[in-house]
Amino acid sequence: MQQSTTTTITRTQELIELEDNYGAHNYHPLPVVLSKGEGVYVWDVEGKRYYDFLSAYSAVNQGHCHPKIIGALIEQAQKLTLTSRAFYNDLLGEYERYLCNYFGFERVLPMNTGAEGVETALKLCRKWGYEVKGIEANKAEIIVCNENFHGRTISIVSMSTDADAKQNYGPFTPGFINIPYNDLAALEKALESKNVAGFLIEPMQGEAGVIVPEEGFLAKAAALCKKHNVLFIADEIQTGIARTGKLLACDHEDVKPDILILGKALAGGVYPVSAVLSSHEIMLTIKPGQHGSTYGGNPLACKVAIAALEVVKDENLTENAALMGERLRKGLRAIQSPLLKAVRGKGLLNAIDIAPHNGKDAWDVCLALRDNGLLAKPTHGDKIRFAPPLVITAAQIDDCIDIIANTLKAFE
Ligand code: IF1
Repeated sequence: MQQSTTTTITRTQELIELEDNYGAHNYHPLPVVLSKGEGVYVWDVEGKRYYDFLSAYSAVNQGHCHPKIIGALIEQAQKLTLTSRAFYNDLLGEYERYLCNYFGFERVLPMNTGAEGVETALKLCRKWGYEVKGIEANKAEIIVCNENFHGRTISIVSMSTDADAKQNYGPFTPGFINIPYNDLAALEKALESKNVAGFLIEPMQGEAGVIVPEEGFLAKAAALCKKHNVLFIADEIQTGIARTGKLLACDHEDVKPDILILGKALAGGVYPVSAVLSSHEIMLTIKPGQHGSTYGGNPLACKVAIAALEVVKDENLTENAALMGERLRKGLRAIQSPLLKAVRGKGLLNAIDIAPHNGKDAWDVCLALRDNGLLAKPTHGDKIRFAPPLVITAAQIDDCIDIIANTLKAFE
């Protein structure tokens, strides 16, 4: 690259340009280039430190580069990483037992990404629908919610109501019934079809802007599913593993899903690990050769995931998420600003709504937060998600509330 002597191009600009020139343009990142992380902090290439209030969309619940998880990664990487499922490995069984006991399920099917976990759950649900419930061939239906986010595959975007997520990706996979989120009457009506095999739901909607359902909704929805012999499938890829102040978001209402999907924080942001958990009856409908993945259940993933789950218990991250979440929302609600329209969330999965002010919107607020040392990303235009790693301390939360308050104040 030619560089004139009068203009200095920063390392940040250089790296952003590189992605711009060689990468697909499927993202619009906040202009900050990160090169290091530790706990609740990340550092950019210029050496500036930030609080990470996104946690890689709740994958880094245990904090960046947690020494115990990284230690497990390094140790196992030097021993054995991948064998495929053509052979047994010495960690998969141990990991499966650990996961089943940890979450209270009978069986697990290991995958890698969240989208793969969701695809697996859809397949499992349909198979159960035909082979156990007795739905007529190719007639199975799965109820899903408007404004859902479950990933990016063709079948998953087929359930989406987000125009951007689906435009020109058709033809779409049939067999989904969309109902409004948090609407028991609509669910009850949709359950009348005898071809319904499952109801797939995020216990709190993430991408939609951290939408918390009405208290009692999940429990009533699960009871309705049971009544109609329909599987209640919880996508806890974002809400799961301590994020909302309970181990699972379904625990807020003592709901035990028939199928549970986990991802993201299952490996603390260190490695892509997802899992589908269920009962003997449901899981064993899938027979050898009927589903799988080259990397699913590999020894490196197993070792890292066990370490990541141990950290959640050892460091009481569930309790900390509940306490720090309360503290954060209380602090945010005390801020007097014409830009701050609403504060909501559970545990450390929170969002604020921004009212545009003097032509400035949520994007501008995020740029200013960045300048003040806190990274967050707008979603759906006027919403900003606040989801720091769960290892955050009270002093750090208070510091972040000050940053947010001062940033909003500067817009008045
Ligand atoms: C992107 C949002 C979060 C998820 C739930 C499945 C998946 C996700 C509930 C798929 C993934 C991510 C993916 C990320 C943006 C993001 C996101 F803004 F879109 F909503 F987290 F808040 N179920 N969520 O939230 O998991 O295949 O990605 O591992 O850029 O697409 P994946």
